[in-house]
Amino acid sequence: MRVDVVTIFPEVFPGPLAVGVLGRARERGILDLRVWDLRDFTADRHRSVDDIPYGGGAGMVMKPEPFVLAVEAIRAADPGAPPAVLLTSPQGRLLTQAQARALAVRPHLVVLCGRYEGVDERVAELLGAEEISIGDYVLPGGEVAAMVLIEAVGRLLPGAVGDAESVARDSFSGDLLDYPQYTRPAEFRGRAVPEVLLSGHHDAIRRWRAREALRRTLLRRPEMIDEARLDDEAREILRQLRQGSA
Ligand code: 9D3
Repeated sequence: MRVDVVTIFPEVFPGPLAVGVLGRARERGILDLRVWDLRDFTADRHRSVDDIPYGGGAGMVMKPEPFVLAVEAIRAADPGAPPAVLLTSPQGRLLTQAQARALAVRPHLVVLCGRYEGVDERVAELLGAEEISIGDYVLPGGEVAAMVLIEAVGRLLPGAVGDAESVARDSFSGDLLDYPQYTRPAEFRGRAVPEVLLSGHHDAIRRWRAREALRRTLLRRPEMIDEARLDDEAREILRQLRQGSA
């Protein structure tokens, strides 16, 4: 997959995309990341990327011309199929695992990073860009959102994650929160690992993990329970948890 990022802060890339799974994917040529400085697509003496909002109001708005020229240059350099153009924005569709999976099958993404109060509306219109948000909180700009998106999508590329099992597990993830994990030592600062995990009783361990995953999902993310695909055993555990009997 090729990913082009357009930003006024090119120096913050690759940042976390240089290490771990994403760093290896780039070394192996699975992910070809290219970063463009938006100011290189300005024509005025001050290399302006923002201007005051029509209609008035606080703050500055990003000008349309540099983004459109940047995407035209990126498209011209790639004779393949037209890229999916994404624009980071608090007004965007929420990035989810399903959205990451859909993007992971595209051969070429262009990610435009917004800053200031936002980007002139005509950029999304003219480029057919899809606006993407990473959550309902205020960030100062879209660069970290772009990195989050690239990390979520990049680890799904074939060959990016060495261990095939963790990729297979992905297709089951998202329904419930994970159960608690422990490693050695068996006791640390007076806190013991739950006895059942040391017992070697694989079916008891499986049931304990199912119960704990349901318990914390019910407590922390109750809205996820309504959407979760649960088997008969999970529904029975849930009934017990709701009765307060476990
Ligand atoms: C919706 C908030 N706006 C109300 C006037 C102001 C505003 C806040 C933050 C305008 C722009 C920004 C910059 N944020 C991003 O560019 C951004 C973002 C975010 O703030 N939260 C979650 N995801 C994203 S993706 C890009």
